[in-house]
This record gives sequence, C-alpha cells and structure tokens, in this order.
Amino acid sequence: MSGNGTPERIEALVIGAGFAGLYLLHRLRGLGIAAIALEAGDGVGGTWYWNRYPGARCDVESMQYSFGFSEELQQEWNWSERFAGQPEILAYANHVADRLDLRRDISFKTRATSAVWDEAAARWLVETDTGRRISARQLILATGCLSSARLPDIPGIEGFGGAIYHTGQWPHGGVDFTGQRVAVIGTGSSAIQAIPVIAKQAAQLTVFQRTPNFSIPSRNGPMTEDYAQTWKRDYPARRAAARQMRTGILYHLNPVSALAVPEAERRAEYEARWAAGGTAFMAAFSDLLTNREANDTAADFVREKIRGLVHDPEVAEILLPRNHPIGAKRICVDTAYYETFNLPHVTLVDVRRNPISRITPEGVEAGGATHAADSIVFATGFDAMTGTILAIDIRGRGGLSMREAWAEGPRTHLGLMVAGFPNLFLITGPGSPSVLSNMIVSIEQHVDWVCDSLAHRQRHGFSVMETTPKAQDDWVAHVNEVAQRTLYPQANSWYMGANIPGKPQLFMPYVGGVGTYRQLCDEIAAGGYPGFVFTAGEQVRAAE
Ligand code: NA7
Repeated sequence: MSGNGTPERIEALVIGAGFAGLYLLHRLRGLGIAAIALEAGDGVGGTWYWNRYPGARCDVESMQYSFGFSEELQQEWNWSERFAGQPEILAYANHVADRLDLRRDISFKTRATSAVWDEAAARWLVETDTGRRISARQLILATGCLSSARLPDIPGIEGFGGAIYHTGQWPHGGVDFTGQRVAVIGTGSSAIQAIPVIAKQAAQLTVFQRTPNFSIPSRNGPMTEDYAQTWKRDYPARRAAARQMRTGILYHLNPVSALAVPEAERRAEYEARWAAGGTAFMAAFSDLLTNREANDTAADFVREKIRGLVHDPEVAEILLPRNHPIGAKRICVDTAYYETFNLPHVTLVDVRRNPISRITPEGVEAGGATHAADSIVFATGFDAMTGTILAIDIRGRGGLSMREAWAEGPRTHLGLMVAGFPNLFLITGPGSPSVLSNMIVSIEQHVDWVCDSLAHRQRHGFSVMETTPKAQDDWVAHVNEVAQRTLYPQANSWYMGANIPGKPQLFMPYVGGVGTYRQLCDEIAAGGYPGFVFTAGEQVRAAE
C-alpha cells in the first residue's frame, strides 16, 4: 500500500533483520502474533551484512556467539574457526532465516523513515522510504547498536581522485587492493582487524592513528572437533552459565584483585591470558575495570608486549595506548596487528602530532605532508547506540519526538522502553548491557523479555504497555551511578558518545553485568511489571 490510502495493518512490526530481528520473528510467530520485519539491506544479518571489510570477524568465540534458544540449531551448525569471520557469520544468519522459514515475513530494501503514535487507535503508523505505510500495535526496534556508519568532517573528501570506503558499508563484491597505495584512517576494532589483511595486498599502506588502542592477540585458528564437542555435549548448561556471567561470555573470571597477588603471580596470569588470546584477558583479575592501580598493571603488561612486537622503537612509542585505562574503550582483538608495522611498506602517521588537514585529490594531507593514496578506507566508526534509532522520526504521546526526549542523551527504562512511547520496544537499547556483552546473549534475553510481556498482556487483555517517567528516571540514575563506580567513563569512547561532535556525553550501556541485569528483568516480570503501566480500553492498571 502506498500514498495516503489505508495503511497495511499488522500486530507487530519489527525494524531490522539482524540477529535480533530474526529471533523476534521466530518468537512472535510462536505466540501467534502476526509480525513482519522491515530491513534496509537486501539480506539478513544486520551488522554482519554491512561490515564486509577484509578481516572482519567477531571477538566472541563462535561457539558462544551463536543462538542458544534451539538445541537443534546449535547442534547442527559447524563453525570452521575459533572466531568465525564475517562471511561465515553471515552464512549462519542466512541458515537461521532459512531453517526457521523467516524470509517470508521480511521486507528487504525497505527503511522505516518515521513512526507516529496514533493515540485514538493506540497504534504506531510507520512510513518507509518505499512509500509503504504500516499500522502496527507493537513497534520493536531491532536496529542494532553499530549501524550508522560515520565519515568524519574532513574537508575535501568529495574531491578525492581515488576510491573511498567505509568499513561499515563495504562493497558486496569485495575490494582488491593489489598494487595500490592505501590509506586507512582510524585504529579502532575495525581498523585493527582490516590493517593486517589490507597490508598483504597493498603496495603501500599508510595508517592514520589518532588514539592508540589496546589489542590482545585472538589466537584464532581452525575449530577442532574436540573443542566443538566440549561445547555441543554440554550446550544447555554452558549457555545457562554464560547467561549469568558479567559479559554473557563463559570464561574464567578470576575473583582476585590484581593488587592482592605478588608481582610474579600477576605476571604469570597475564602471560597465560595473553597466550590464550581474546577478550578474556580483561577477566585476569576482578578489579581491572574498577581500580585504576589494578588496571595500570594490565595496561603496563600490554604496553610491554607492544614494545616487544614492534621493531622500530619510535613506531612502538606511537602505538602505545596511554590516554585511557585498558578496557575502558572496547578492547580490540587482532591477528598480527602490531607486527604489521614491521613491514617495510607500512607507515604509521600520528594524527595527534600531525593532524589531518584535508583530503586532496591525490591523498591525505597531514602535518603539512601529502600521503598519496589510490584508496582511502575510513575505519572511523559509528553513531553508536542511538544513531540508528534517531534516524527514524519517532513521535510518541502528544507528538513528543524521540530526538527531543533524548536531547540530553538517551533515557530509557532498562534499555527496553522509553517513557512517552507506548508499545515501543528497543532491543539492546542504551541503558542495557548491550555492547558490553555477548550481543547474541543480550539479544535473546531482550527478545524473550519483550515476548513474555506480550504474552502477559495477551493473558490479561491489555493492549498497551508503557513505562513511567519515574521508573525511567530511577533507572537512568542507576545506570549512571553504576558506571561512575568503574573506569569506563574515563575514556572518550563511543560508549560515551564522545566520537560524535555535539553528541551529549554520558555512559550509555549498563555496566552492572549481564547476569545481574537478567535477574532484575526477571524479577520485574515475575512481580507483575512494576514501573510499567498496562491499558486496555477503559481498563487501566498502574503497576507501580
Ligand atoms: P571505533 O571503535 O569508533 O573506531 C574509530 C576509529 O576512527 C578510532 O580510532 C577513531 O579515533 C578514529 N577516527 C574517527 N574520526 C577520526 C578523524 N577525524 N581522524 C582520525 N581518526 C578518526 O569504530 P570501529 O568500527 O573500529 O569499531 C566499532 C565497534 O564495532 C567495535 O568496538 C566493535 O564492537 C565492533 P579516536 O579513538 O576517536 O581518537
């Protein structure tokens, strides 16, 4: 249906067909709730559909970065590597969509542009860039946390004579850099994965670094049958344990303070974690993210490793992260990142000392010198956590726009609902553990909670659910208070909105931990949803 005619009617509308959208469609179908999903891309997979840059892979082990809701699914799928690459994760997303027969409920190449709450009908009216108009009782934003790719405001980009790429919007056919002079701008997770792979092809690679990052070797390798079986034999129990962990990832979290053990023991623990690889390095001691002195011991250890890996001491010095506690910005995981700077055709430019002034037709101008390039790769990140939500013009009760409601930064109750926006749910929204966790674990938890709340309403005949301003204020204060007890706010990270000029700065994800958060959400559901209000016609029940 297009134009101004009667809109299509549906019970639930899901925006996005990444892992969250796929699981939502499956659960809603199980509840007998008619649902469709709109997806801007022409395939499923969300972040794994868009981020096709060379070297893209997940930093959570694949045995854990996969759905746990279906024993059949987790038994039948076989991963080829410890940390699967993007093509394999995308293949898995496609497999899930086919296996659960979800495609028939997804509208591809369709982007939601606006969503307006119609008070009289108690429904959302959603408009799309294809002219479709859809009236839905429930609107669920499964839009992802890192979907709005961002090019920095560097003058001259349009005039560049070569090719421009952003890691988050990579061409589907791939890019062959063989023989090219390539510039990479940024040294976050994406760049740290892409740089070693691009270096293998490029004739010359220049990396522009503004802030050095901490990166731990992944020790990625082929999946062994033995390792896969240790998981598959015991999947339900292992998944259950992971759901209670701080990050939703099962690994050994050492309960001891880094400052409570002798130097030699501390070192041995770091060495063992460095040798094992991956983000579990940050679980070496209990207080690495809460005590600066403890954190310094881990940061010093990694800086020493970097010095050992990079041959040229001047280059190593530039690569040493010093301006934030380790882990306060998302820790990176790499395959031969630091070693890449030993290659003769790879150059590192310190953008703090030599700021990029502009892009010229020939390349990148920094510190008065032009670095010639045939291609520029922007690995400059995303308008994280809120960018994709605010890209939709959302109007709730009384015409309140989400942009106004979040003018000072995102405000939610539990990262799930926003006061003034009835029947609008966020999956892994700001105020929930989301990006600090294994995303699939957090997605499953949110989808289950939302679907359980819908089932609750079905049983009680409530058609509208919303959160109260008081519950939201209390949650926002709690999220902030818990964040302040950690070292996270000490880094200018995208967790804080610090990478987007003018974006309000506050710590967006909930650091209380996946297990604690889940328990709280479960208690709220079991207690009849305090902090939420349910309405059906004349019936109003304030459950505070
Ligand atoms: P990130 O982590 O936001 O990294 C972006 C990088 O780009 C970071 O090094 C930035 O430096 C750099 N950047 C941004 N703008 C500029 C300009 N103008 N000049 C120079 N350098 C710039 O994005 P990623 O895609 O790597 O990773 C995002 C998440 O995706 C990641 O955490 C995983 O969860 C998956 P800065 O640090 O701001 O100084």
